[in-house]
Amino acid sequence: MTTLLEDLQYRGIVYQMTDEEKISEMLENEKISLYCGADPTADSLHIGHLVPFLTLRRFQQYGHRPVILIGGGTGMIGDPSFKADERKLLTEEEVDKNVESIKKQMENIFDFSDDNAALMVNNKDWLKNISLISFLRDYGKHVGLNYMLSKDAIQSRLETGISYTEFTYTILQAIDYGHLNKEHDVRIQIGGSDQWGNITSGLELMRRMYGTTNSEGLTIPLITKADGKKFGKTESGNIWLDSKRTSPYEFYQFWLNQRDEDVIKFLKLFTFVEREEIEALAESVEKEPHLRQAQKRLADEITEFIHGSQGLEEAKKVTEALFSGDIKSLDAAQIKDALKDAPSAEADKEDSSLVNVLVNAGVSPSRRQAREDIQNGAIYINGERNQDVNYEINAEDKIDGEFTVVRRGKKKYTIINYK
Ligand code: 545
Repeated sequence: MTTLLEDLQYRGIVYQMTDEEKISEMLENEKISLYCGADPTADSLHIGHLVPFLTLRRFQQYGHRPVILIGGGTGMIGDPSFKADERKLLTEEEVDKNVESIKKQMENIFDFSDDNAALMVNNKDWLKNISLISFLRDYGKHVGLNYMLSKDAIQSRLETGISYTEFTYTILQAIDYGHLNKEHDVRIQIGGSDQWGNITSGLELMRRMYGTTNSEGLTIPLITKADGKKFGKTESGNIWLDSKRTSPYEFYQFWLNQRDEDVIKFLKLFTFVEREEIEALAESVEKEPHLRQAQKRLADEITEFIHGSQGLEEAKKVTEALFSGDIKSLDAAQIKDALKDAPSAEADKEDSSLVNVLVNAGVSPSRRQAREDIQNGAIYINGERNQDVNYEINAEDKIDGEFTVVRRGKKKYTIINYK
């Protein structure tokens, strides 16, 4: 049997460990509690935040207990780790609102009913009760200034500037680890590699304050892509977990479009597909890349995990309709979603002749060509071929009275809008 740590290492999930031997021993001989935190800086996670939380789930599958910390307190301050600029403070209302949204997303990711049920906590619950005097006497006294100044995560900020507020952040996260260790016997904190400084600050504080030596830290590497571009972004921005921000279709497409060079790495990091199958998919990428089996498996797995089987079905339905051209089977919202990146044009109110619409929208370069396109059967209105050169677009062609989808050839979609 593969051990958890072996599985994590196979998947490329482990970047740094405070003590590999101790961690390995702990994970094999005990059922432990471990935690990872998220500050409510936005009302949704995006895929750049996901791997540490998926990793917590992997621990849970091996019988350990995940503790998810929502930073309702630390979110009021702002983590400066590897951030180029001082953060804008959010209001308490904004933070509280974000806490609720992030909580809901975490509830979908974790199992809260098992024997080793996940636990969700909010650090505002204990941080808000620490008085200024207690903070300075009970905690601050154990933290050396040189130690804090030596952290990589804030080094660059010492040049560009950092407020006392953000400088203090790491002590709050350190207090959290100590609190969770005492209250819930949490023994490992995990996070992205940007969190190494905060995680080790916690261990240092616990050692000095309570003499704790049974706790460790583990970080996960930054996700990189073969082409050197930033992972997790498209032209339209971040890929969010919130379906109102990134539709299941767009989410699905993002994964489906990953390159052969990256897809196996992402299967390892983002899915629970087992090693044997991943190896088979790697072979498929080598031998029959045109089948895109690995990309399909990746997109299926993670879309279903985040958006459920209904979300996956929806994403596949839209993908299929767009591929076959049968957009009649979609509703207006699905069409808009599917053709978000397609070119669009405003309709000319005075002139609804199909030939002119094609020219005005830039679908065909000239009236002559437009006529030819229509006659050749290359033009489709809302998915249906139209070969009538005298055709006038009418009310029935306006989906929800708002737009018409024109297609030329197999794939070239244009949206005609009516305002
Ligand atoms: C606060 C108190 C703790 C422990 C941890 C924290 C949060 C931590 C932090 N983490 C990042 C984060 O991003 C915003 C997410 C939601 C909108 O800032 N100080 O909160 C990211 N984290 C996941 C990974 C990370 C990290 O949530 O650790 O590395 C991204 O992969 O940047 O007691």
